[in-house]
Amino acid sequence: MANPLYDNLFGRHAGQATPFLYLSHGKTISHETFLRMAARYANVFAKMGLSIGDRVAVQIDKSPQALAVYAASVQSGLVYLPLNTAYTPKEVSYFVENSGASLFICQESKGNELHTVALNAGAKLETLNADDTGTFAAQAKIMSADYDTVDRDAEDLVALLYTSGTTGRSKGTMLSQNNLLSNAQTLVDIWKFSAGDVLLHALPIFHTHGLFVATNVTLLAGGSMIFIPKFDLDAVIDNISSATTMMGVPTFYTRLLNDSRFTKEIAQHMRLFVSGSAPLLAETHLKFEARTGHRILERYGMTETNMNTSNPFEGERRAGTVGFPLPGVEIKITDSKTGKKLVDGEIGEIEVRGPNVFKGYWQMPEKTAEELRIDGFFITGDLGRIDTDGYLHISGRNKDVIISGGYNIYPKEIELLLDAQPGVMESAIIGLPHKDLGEAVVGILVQNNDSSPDLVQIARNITESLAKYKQPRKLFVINELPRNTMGKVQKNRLREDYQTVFKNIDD
Ligand code: MLC
Ligand code: AMP
Repeated sequence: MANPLYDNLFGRHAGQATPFLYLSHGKTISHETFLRMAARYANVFAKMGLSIGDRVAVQIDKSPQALAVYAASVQSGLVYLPLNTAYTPKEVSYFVENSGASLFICQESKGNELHTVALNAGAKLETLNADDTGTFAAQAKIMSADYDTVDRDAEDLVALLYTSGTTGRSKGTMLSQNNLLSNAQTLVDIWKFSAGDVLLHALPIFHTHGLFVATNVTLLAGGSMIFIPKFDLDAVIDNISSATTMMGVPTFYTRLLNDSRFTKEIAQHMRLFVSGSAPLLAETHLKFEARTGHRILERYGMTETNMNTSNPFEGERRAGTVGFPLPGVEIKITDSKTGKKLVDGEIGEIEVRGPNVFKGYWQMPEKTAEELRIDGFFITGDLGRIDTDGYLHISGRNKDVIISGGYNIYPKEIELLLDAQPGVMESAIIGLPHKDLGEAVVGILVQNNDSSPDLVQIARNITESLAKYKQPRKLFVINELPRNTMGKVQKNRLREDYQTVFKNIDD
């Protein structure tokens, strides 16, 4: 028996002093040091009595420690559940409770406010900081750096990543060993990753993009990462000439283009820039090429499916498209109402099938059945068409979601909160074009007959319940929401009416 994901990503580097993470101030963590840290963490899990399949929820800053918790979970057969560090305790409590996590690891600075969250969910709370302090780190220090990797099957669960739903309730996406491993193997192959690659890593590591695409691919190829705590323009520009590859959301590339220090010379050593998680404007693609000589490689993925399509490494990287299905992945375009396959060129629902497609939503069999067909095709909620050369174009979404700076924001969750505010009869949340973030959140409110809403107070009231990135940047009050004959709010009309609200990059 074996543990395919652990063996391929981590175990293969055992005893190797090769560099894995380049940190600030010239500090480097080798593969060996990293694996020893992970094994100590795995021994802490064992000492706590965690057993195969238990969930470990983690809300800590981006750090080698955070990655080592991921590695230790895989090595111990636990299910890793990373959480956005921007989530408020209210948001976090849902994930910890819904997943039935046995252990919740947070930053020491948030220990007090998250104590009740863990208590209510029946999870044990430990703390772990980026400087390797905290209650979890303290226990790890006295543990052995040897650990017998737990045997696992390719179909066993390794991660639970929550994605919000159109009804406002988040769903836990169950990802198996093979979902992650097969996708990483494909990407290493088609993007030609090797041990010589140095990936400039500025993404968060609580989402598919930064955790699985960037990190798994680098680990599998035996490469290294310049590991920056977050996308900081100065740090990216300082480090880019030492890297060979970078992965980012479109905002990374527009921010780089807006900085005159980002020149052809400093990007000369790079062999690949990858973009995803949100649409990359054709204009950005072209400007980037004009500035650097590099054509950004755009790919398309989702939490539920990892990566689905990619523009070619060799061959034409076509601006405004997300390329071709990955080897082993099938894409079909269907009629949203009938589910019937459409002919190439027609716009319809994008459906995906392959080893990358998740196992279902955690304890939500009805939701799973709605989106994952019995024949294995997953209904993505994205709309697209396949052109005559086989490139997939994403032309819109069949789901009410806003993508801001690569983060998905579900209007329903915010509308439910706004509707409950004093003076508000109903509300509509829309995403409007934003030069930096792609889309930014705006709330349209209809006031109650007898009282008017206090917008400042409302903005204050929702801060406790919503991560900053989900909070509307602007609120407007109107007399009534436009509706169609079926009574459905016409958000497209609202988007038209307010389309120029964000004029500047820093609005
Ligand atoms: C931060 N803020 C955001 C935001 N990120 N608001 C809206 N949308 C966002 N994405 C808030 C901050 O709280 C701050 O509030 C203010 O906006 C400005 O902050 P900033 O310093 O300019 O933002 P920054 O920290 O630089 O973050 C922007 C960003 C970041 C784009 C670098 O959001 C980011 O790293 N995004 C990547 C998301 C990602 O990895 N997605 C992958 C999902 S996986 P204030 O008021 O406090 O100043 C997936 C599948 C796939 O989609 O295909 O990959
Ligand atoms: P998430 O739920 O965070 O995994 O986000 C997945 C969604 O991001 C997809 O369903 C798409 O709507 C969007 N997405 C990912 N990559 C791209 C891309 N290259 N172009 C357009 N949209 C994308």
